[in-house]
Amino acid sequence: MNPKHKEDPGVTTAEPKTRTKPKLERPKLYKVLLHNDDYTPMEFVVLVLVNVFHKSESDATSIMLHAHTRGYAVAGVYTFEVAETKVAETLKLAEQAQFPLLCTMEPE
Ligand code: TYC
Repeated sequence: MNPKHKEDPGVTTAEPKTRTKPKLERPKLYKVLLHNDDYTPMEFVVLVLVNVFHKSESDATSIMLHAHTRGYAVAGVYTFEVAETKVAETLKLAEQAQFPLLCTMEPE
């Protein structure tokens, strides 16, 4: 076939068969919640927030007071495995200290 023919440019480019949308999906995030109870000392909750959740003393105190007055507070928002680890670390510290502090996670 003559490549200069009107309907035959002689050069073809391969088009992808399926459209490839760049995939940069955000990871699903999880809130880690600290629940209020009547027995865990406020100082212990602050200690957990500082040491497990890397909060400043001042932020830790605010979060603890929020849980104390409202029933629960968000200690932080993380990817699944990080959230799971923080819940486990918190529950372990509470168990070791024999306080009933409850820590859970839920999808954001
Ligand atoms: N309510 C507890 C007390 O008065 C303190 C506390 C705060 C416990 C927050 C748990 O998530 C909590 N000692």
